[in-house]
Amino acid sequence: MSSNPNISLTRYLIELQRSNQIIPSELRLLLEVVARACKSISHAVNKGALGGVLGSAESENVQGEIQKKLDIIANEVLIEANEWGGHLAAMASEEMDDIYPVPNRYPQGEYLLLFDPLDGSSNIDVNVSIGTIFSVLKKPEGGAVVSKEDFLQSGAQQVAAGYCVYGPQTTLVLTVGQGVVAFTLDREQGSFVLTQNQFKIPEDTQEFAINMSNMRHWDEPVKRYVDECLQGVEGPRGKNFNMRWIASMVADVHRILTRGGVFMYPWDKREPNKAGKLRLMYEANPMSWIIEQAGGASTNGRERILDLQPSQLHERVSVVLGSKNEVERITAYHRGA
Ligand code: P6P
Repeated sequence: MSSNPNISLTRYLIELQRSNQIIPSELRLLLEVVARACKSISHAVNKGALGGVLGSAESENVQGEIQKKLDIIANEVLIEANEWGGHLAAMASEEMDDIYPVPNRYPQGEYLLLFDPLDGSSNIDVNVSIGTIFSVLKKPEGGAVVSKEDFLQSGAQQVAAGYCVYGPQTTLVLTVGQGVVAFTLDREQGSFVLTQNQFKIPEDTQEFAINMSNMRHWDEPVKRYVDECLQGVEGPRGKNFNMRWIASMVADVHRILTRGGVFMYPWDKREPNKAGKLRLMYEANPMSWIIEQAGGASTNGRERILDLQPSQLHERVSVVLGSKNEVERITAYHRGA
């Protein structure tokens, strides 16, 4: 872990822009605004009961899930931070049914921002890590008025993706297609400082993450994979496995990015008409790009997630991501190998 207190997020993005024109200034500004919003969300999360932000908001989101007060606070922070800057055409959020076009009183930009403002919110009230996940797309050319269809692009079209995990540290993880970098919030300076400038996920692992309580509902390929892991060194894998499940995708993915592992939230028989629990556009796509940029892999059990063509803004997807060789094995089992 390389920490360089002299490299702030701002300096990193300016030097990246200067070095290879990878990120236009509008995208750099967008990423800085998102980072500032994450700083505000982190502040609210850290206050917890002292800020009166815990507990339910007594409302439901588009997914039919009960919203926590912090879900709504985080969503409002991201909307208010990003709507006036002139770099966005519209936003989409797990917490909002329809897209949020930038109000006419502000200049329109060329980017689309999608986010899960506070992922893992079932963990908020029990003080377990949660996070913000975001994805940036370019608004398609033409078309005077931005529409929901403009968002329906495959994950391979993302121009930036990241998450901020609100845990023992507040850490912003980012990719713009040049590998993956991490910045830790220095609360004394009030700025994100570069603390990891390259991640490489080990291709093999002995650690898997899945909600085991759903075992009886899994499809056979998932049952086979997990059963082989549980057989340990005496079984076909010839090694013992450990299991983790934080029930906060941001935290599970950050662990895998840091030390390897495989994360699964597969389709199961509880709701057979749903492809999975996690959302494609603002959870699976950004996390999949980050994992691939760090040398890992991410499929829906059969196909590369970043290649999937979305048909709905809030569509769900089955997710298998992490150490490359494990993802390939699980995918091969699904394909009937
Ligand atoms: P379960 C959080 O609600 C979330 O969307 C992901 O962050 C997490 O991986 C998953 O759901 C946990 O789901 O069914 O284990 O509570």
